[in-house]
This record gives sequence, C-alpha cells and structure tokens, in this order.
Amino acid sequence: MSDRPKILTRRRFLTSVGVGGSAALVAGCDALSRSPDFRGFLGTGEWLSYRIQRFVGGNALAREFTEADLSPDFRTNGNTSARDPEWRTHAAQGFANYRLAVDGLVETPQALSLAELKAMPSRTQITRHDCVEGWSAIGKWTGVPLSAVLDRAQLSPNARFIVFHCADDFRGTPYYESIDLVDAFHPQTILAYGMNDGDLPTGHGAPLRLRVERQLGYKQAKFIMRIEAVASLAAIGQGRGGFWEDVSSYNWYAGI
Ligand SMILES: Nc1nc2c(c(=O)[nH]1)N[C@H]1C(S)=C(S)[C@@H](COP(=O)(O)O)O[C@H]1N2
Ligand SMILES: [Mo]
Repeated sequence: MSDRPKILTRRRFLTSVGVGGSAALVAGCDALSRSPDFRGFLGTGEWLSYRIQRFVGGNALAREFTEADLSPDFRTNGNTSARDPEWRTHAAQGFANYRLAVDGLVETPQALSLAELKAMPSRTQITRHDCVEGWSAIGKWTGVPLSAVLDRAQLSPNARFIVFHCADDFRGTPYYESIDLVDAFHPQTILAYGMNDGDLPTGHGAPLRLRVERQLGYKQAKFIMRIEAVASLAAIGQGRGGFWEDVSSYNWYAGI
C-alpha cells in the first residue's frame, strides 16, 4: 500500500483549515491546554505555532550535520562566565566537586557529579544553533539525554515542565529556562558536557548546558546548577518560563 493518499489527504487538510479551524482543532486535546498559567502567557500566534508544530511535527528530529559542516568559529553569546560563588568554587576546582541537583516534583532527588553524568548513556549530535539575534553556528555536542536523568529521578505524575536554573545572572537576576515534557523527553534533548570533542568550554556554559535542538538559542541554558520539575511555571522568576521571556517578552515556545 502506498502512503501517497495519506500525504495528499494531510496536505489538503493543512491547506484547507484556516487559522480559526486550526485553533478549534488543536485546542483542548491535551492536558496542557487546561493549564491556565501556561496558556495565559503565550501570545495567540505563539500558542497556535506551538500546537501546530506539535500536531504536525510530532516528535520529528532536528536536522543533524556532518563534521565537514562544523563552524570553524562557534561564537559565544550572552554571559560567558557566572558570578554564583558556588559555581566559581567549582570552576576553580575544575568542577571535580560539582553536583547537578535534580529536584522538585521527582520521587528520588539527585545530586549527580560530572563523572556520574558521563557514566550514563551519552549522545553526540552535530546541529545548528540559531540565535534570535540572527546568527547561526554548527557545533558538535556530547551529553547525557535529559530523559535518562529524569528517569533516574523518577518524575512525579503531576510534573509538567522542567526548569533549568543557571549560575549566571544579568544585574542580579538569575538566568533560567524551561521546557515542556515533550521536549524534555525528545531524543535530541541532552545535557551537554562536551563540545567539538573537548570539554564544554567555560564561555559555552561549563560544566553543563542544555541542547534542545528544535528551539532558538536563548532556550539553550548554560551553566546549569539545578534542574527542577514543576507543575506550573507561575512561581518561577516572573512566571513566563525564562529569563528573556520575563524581561523582554521573548516567546516561551521558541520553535524553529
Ligand atoms: N545561562 C545562560 N544561558 C544562555 C545565555 C546566557 O546568557 N546565560 N544566553 C543564551 C543565548 S541568547 C544564546 S544565543 C546561547 C549562546 O550560546 P553560546 O554562548 O554557546 O554560543 O546561549 C543561551 N543560553
Ligand atoms: Mo541568542
């Protein structure tokens, strides 16, 4: 059986539903849409793009590249170091005593050393980083799938979002980011401790940074100290799911 009719049907469907139709169709089909704090801070267009990308794209993979595509110079952006005293102590000790805290709505909170993280399953991927400011770079990232870390901590049934607390700040306001569980368990979502076959450089977020490959640069949290599972983002920062979301109204869902 050919799958051509299916494709045609889907294409016809996609071109035939208007914005109103899509909105009606995508609304209400899962628990997320019943989360008032979540719906409340997404703009109408952002909410639609989130729902349509989830509905059409499903768990699609971001494009992966080859060694030949690697950018000779992957620039840094945002903070290139952190002020948190705990992070500074760890940095001075080569992160030998660093522990990633995994807590919040989990059955078994964790405090994982880099050695423990490196002993877990690992994934290496060559992907393109797209910054909202208009530059892109291709890099090779190695890390532990976030899913493996979350499985180890055992999410509670009411966990809905994963929050990444970072060691750096802008004028005293800590950097943080958050993603939903679809992205958290996506196979290309990793906590990277390696870049381009070496340790993750300080400027790129040592010792650990997020790669969530289907979203823009500001979601790729650097200098991660703590991962928190929550049911709602309302009580974190100013409640919009991330530093730039709070201070500059960036979209929480920054799908590429
Ligand atoms: N903790 C933290 N994470 C961060 C930032 C930051 O300033 N602090 N900047 C973000 C932005 S806007 C981009 S484009 C990327 C830059 O990553 P790079 O420095 O590895 O290029 O990190 C993102 N993650
Ligand atoms: Mo960015």
